[in-house]
Amino acid sequence: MPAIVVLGAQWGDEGKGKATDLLATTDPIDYVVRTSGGHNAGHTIVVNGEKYATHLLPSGILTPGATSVIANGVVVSPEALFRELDGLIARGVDVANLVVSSNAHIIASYHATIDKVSERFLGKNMIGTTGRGIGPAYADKVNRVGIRVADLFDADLLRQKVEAALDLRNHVLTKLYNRRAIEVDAVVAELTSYAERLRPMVADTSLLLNKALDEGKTVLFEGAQATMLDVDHGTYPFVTSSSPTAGGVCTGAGVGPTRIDRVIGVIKAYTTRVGSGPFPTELFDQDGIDLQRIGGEIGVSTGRTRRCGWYDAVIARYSARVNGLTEFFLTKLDVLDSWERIPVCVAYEIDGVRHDEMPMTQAEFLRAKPIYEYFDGWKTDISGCRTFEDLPENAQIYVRALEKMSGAPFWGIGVGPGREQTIVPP
Ligand code: 2SA
Ligand code: GDP
Ligand code: MG
Repeated sequence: MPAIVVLGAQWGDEGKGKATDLLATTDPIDYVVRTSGGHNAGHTIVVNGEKYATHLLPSGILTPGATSVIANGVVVSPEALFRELDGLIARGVDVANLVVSSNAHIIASYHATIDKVSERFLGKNMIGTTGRGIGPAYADKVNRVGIRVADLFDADLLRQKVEAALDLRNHVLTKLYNRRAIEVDAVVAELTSYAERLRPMVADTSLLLNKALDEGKTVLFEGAQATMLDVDHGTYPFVTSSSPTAGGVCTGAGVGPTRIDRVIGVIKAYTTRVGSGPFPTELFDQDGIDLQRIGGEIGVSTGRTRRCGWYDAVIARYSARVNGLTEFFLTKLDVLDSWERIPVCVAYEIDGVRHDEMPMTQAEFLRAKPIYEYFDGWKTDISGCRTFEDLPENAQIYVRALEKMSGAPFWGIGVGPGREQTIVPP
């Protein structure tokens, strides 16, 4: 299977890092590619009991022999990139096989400043961004005043581009937010200081990946954020500023949809969300507190506590649909080990009407009340299970029921954070 997409089916933090790592260690993977987002992502991978967190880097950086690619759809903070690389180098990880697209857009420090200032400006309507400058960098890109990686190597062009980018930004900063203007010289100096270290990593990654696929190499596209955070398909405006869905993978890598063989949606056995926005199955009681504690639901990048709720099959079906999922990877089933009874949202009630599919508008979604079906818990530690038959009967019933209502077959099941704590077909 040469081209595999792994993406988040809920609001992120489903365990995409673990799923990618698992695929990369069970089958030889030649390339692991990030196609959207930036260092707002946080993937945790546990290898031989050692915990690693990747942010901007694809988690394939931990797979010996694989080439890691940051493709054109990603927004790159060189400062964050170098920090992350240095952290891994200090732990003895070989990071030589990293390629960065010449067309990827740059996050400069002023993008993070604007991200934070505009969140403050929104007050109680804030998005709850990671404050990393992701939105402002994508806004510059779409506004056609973005700075691309290739621009760092042409001093005249770089200055012209920075001037154009800051023209509008400074107008907003000084007139609307009552802040000091950002200086062109300072931004040019900052960006120029990254050029030398970045240069050897830069390539035409679309050409590289298409050639690799022509040669029958295996390419794994690793998602960041998730379907419900997609700027088109997510809970707009409470979304990130890129397209973490399957379509975004093609645009973000310069690879056509006809080349993709598998699209795996990673989904937790319950649901979490970081930041603001609607979340129909969110729990505000002891169950929510317990899911948060047992699941260790704390953001990898910003340390924020994740909001927790039950599994939402409407979201699963929606994800299967908008991504054309060929399969799901169900994670964190073990987190539910201690529950007596487990609710699953099978549909919504909106203004007295049952909705089996995602409602058409966000206004309706905001009013969606979950309709639950209840399953008996298994009250057993399943972290040592390695085959489906090892699972207690009630866990098998729960998983089969989820699979039936989620719109795509389950390829694997996670029963713990470790690489080996997984049930996959033989
Ligand atoms: P942004 O910063 O513009 O992308 O924020 C916009 C929304 O997207 C959400 N978002 C995330 N949600 C979950 N996990 C994310 N990454 C980190 C992780 C989270 C962390 O994987 O652990 O460490 O806090 C992530 N990145 C963006 C964000 O909460 C906003 O709702
Ligand atoms: P990502 O952003 O989708 O890669 O996910 P994160 O790394 O932000 O969050 C997922 C967390 O769940 C990490 O701490 C993983 O180590 C952990 N994890 C992944 N799969 C499992 C699982 O099956 N069981 C348990 N208990 N933890 C898991
Ligand atoms: Mg994460």
